[in-house]
Amino acid sequence: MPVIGMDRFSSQTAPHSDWFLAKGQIIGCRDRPLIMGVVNVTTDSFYDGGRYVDSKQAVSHALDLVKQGADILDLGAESTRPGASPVREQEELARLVPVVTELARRVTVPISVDTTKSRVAQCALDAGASIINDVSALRWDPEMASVIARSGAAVVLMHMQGTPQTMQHAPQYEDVVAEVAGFLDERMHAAVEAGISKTHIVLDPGIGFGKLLGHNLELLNRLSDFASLDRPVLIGVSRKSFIGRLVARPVEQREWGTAAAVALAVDRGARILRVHDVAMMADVVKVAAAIGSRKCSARQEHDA
Ligand code: HH2
Repeated sequence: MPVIGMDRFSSQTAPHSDWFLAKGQIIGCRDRPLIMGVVNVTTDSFYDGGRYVDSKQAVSHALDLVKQGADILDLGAESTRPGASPVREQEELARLVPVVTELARRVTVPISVDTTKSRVAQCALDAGASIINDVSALRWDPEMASVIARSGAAVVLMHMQGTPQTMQHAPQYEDVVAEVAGFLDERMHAAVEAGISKTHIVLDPGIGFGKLLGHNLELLNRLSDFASLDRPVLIGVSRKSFIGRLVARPVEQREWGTAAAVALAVDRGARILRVHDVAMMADVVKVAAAIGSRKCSARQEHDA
């Protein structure tokens, strides 16, 4: 079975949060957390909307991200920023399928597609994608789970309170970490019921999706609590507005704030980092992961 991201891999012994399967490929995230490079084939994404809406530009940007060190590409054709307008299925397909088809010929890294529509997922999987990143966690399209189950693709299940149209109106939680973890556990069970094996599931607390600043900070601070779910955790903090709130900077100037959030997310157990600035964040992840693993081996030396 093809393996990426791990040198000496044994799925028999590795903890279940260290790897997942996507169309028969083992994707390991133990030795170093993985970088998922974002390619928005959209007109209105909050950071890069309009830059890569042409399929040639999108392909060339994706190839560039792979050169910069992306371990996974995540292609999206519908913005999920607060208040974004929905994109019709035909338009989403027209934007995504040519890009997925071309990239599947030209890259060896897994291709993920950020969509909530089962027909878009099916066509993207047929064109060569192997991961579906569903920000609705299989709730908005009743066919989504069976499309993914049949294909053997991996799925990212993300938490969101509300919808992109309503999510930032008045998000409320008693205990944000417990509620988000409970939601992800419930969605994971629903996915398994629908025929998706647990080994194909990645979980994401959904930073910025129906959360106030304090909720995002609490989730990141207590990210290690999600280890009990026993699946790899994906985190998307890249240039998001909570960083803008903290550093009082526009979206173009949030890379340093992003770097801090990525480093701490790695330290608290994130295994996949979804980012726009691949070269920069690949360095951040390498250094944070090396310090983290040193911490473990120092502890082992002490215990021995
Ligand atoms: N964030 C965005 C989009 N998709 N998927 C997952 N799993 N996790 C995230 O945090 C996440 C996501 C928002 O970022 P971006 O794609 O750059 O913006 P937009 O939705 O405006 O296109």
